[in-house]
Amino acid sequence: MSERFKNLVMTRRGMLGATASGAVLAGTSVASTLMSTKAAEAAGSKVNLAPGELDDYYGFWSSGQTGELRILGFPSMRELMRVPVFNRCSATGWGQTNESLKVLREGMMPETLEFLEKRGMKTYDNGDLHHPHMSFTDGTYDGRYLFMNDKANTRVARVRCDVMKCDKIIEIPNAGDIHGLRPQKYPRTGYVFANGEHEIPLINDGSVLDDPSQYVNIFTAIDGDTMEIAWQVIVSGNLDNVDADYQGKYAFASSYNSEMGMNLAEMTSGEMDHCVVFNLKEIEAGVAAGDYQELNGVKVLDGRKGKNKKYTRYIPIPNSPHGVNTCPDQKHVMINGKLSPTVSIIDVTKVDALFDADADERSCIVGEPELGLGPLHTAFDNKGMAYTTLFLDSQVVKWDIDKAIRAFAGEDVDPIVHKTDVHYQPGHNHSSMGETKEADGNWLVSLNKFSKDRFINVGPLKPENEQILDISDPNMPVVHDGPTFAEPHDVIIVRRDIVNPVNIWDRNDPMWEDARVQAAADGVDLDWGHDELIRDGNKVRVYMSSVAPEFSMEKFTIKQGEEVTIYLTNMDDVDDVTHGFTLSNHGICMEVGPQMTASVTFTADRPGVHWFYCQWFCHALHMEMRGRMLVEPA
Ligand code: RUQ
Ligand code: CUA
Repeated sequence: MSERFKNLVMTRRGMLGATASGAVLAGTSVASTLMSTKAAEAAGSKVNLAPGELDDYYGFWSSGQTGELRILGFPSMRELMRVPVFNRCSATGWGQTNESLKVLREGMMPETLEFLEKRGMKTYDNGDLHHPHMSFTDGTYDGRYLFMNDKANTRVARVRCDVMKCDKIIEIPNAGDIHGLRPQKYPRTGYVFANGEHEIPLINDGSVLDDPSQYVNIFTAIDGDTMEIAWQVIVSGNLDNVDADYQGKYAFASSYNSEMGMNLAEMTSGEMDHCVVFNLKEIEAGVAAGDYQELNGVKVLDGRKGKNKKYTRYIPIPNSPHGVNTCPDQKHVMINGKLSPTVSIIDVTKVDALFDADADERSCIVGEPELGLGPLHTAFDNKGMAYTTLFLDSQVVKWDIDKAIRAFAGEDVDPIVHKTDVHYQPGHNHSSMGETKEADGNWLVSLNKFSKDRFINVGPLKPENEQILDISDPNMPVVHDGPTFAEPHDVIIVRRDIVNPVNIWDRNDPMWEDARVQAAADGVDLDWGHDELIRDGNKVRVYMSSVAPEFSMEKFTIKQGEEVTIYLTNMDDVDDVTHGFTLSNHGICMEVGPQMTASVTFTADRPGVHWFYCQWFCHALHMEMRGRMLVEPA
């Protein structure tokens, strides 16, 4: 690095440090502020990886209304991959290939498919992906799957971590719009818990409309291995976020509208809302005993307030709680107050007693520190500290869990350790490995809803700002600004040794099972180079293989009006040699990774010459990787 450039870098870092320290000045001494500037520079260099250096963590980012999952290297925040899930993808053909349409359609309810087909759609085009979470074994991530919700269209999806592709999407019947989602931590996942956020009539067929007294909310447990729904529980009040314990006994869900109000005034009228505790063993026993009704093929139990005190209990929590976060100490669950400046600490060892006949439901609350305005979500380190986002204050507050519990018991101690300004209005935050028992206390990321003036202006629609705080430093300085597009809500930060994706597809992968079966029926061996065109009535199946930089067919001929399926197999088994198939002026495109088969079906209704080409730069002769589809007029 030249001296001049080095100076420039130092100046820039110095300025950033000075800005951060100005913000901290109000709360701490000048001495610690100066330390913080130095520390910020040191930490800043930890997040600024040199070319060729690899990150220590995977960040799995949601993308909100964009509908995809994103993979970022962490802490560098370099975006590594976008995994289409609920959205359509122009690059990979997700939502268009037969393989992706199978994933998008096979878990939908028949009436939803019928509804979509009437609108000329094969699948929803949008999704609202808030919460990506990895499968657990024994209280920590196991690298098998990622699970995520779609708030927009009431779905839950799974992404395989070996190939980083979505392999299952299911619609959740009976529930209204899935929001909170977390996997069971112990003994393994196991269940994936999914919260219905918006209350609707139990049978939502139009027979009940504007009569909210008949609306319910639904809590769903999905079997993470099969992606089938294990059971559902009807609850009182709506459901917001959820987390599980480390004992495999309970799940905890917050409710911001225990009033079941239909407008803002009604929804926020009560002083107290609640956290619903789900007793997994009792619910399983209820299912075994047949204590359920079957609705849309799902076993639905009644856990409404006062109905059955074995399945659920309702812990009163101050006004409109939001985030639910289980602490790596494996003992405490934090319910974040949102409209209340508090976080309520539940001691899970006191939860068994709640299910005794006349227990006081607040008896499991062992702390309720007042932290600041708008606490939304809490993350953890490995030293007994909690980090809560304060939406209204635009701060992250670090607090001592033990001191908060002692203060609640009457001792004169202040649990608040430090506050750092973030820019601006944080929602979720997440610490490295912080939702597992292996929290490491290295990093915190704060997902800020507004970036305002932090970046050069791109017009009225601005990026969010996801800042990294170095929590190994007592002053937890902000060391990185990370702009992102709409609208990551949540993220998990996973140690890189846990995630081990493959480089090349297995030829036997279940993803293209249908293509394998059809090819076998047509006498085509997909595992060797092939070029076959099979006519079957009005249907034509074109089997092509590719080795860089050639397709096995330079042309094929179709009659106008025939239904064509292109099966393309990438025979290259070289790392990073992905091909593609784009058919011009047909709106058709698909990705074909090394050793992968993909297919797409369309009606050839445009007579003439149409070029197809490989859209993934694969070879010096990539431009030459093309061919013609000749369509004879009818
Ligand atoms: S919730 S910003 Cu969608 Cu995760 Cu709290
Ligand atoms: Cu194959 Cu470009």
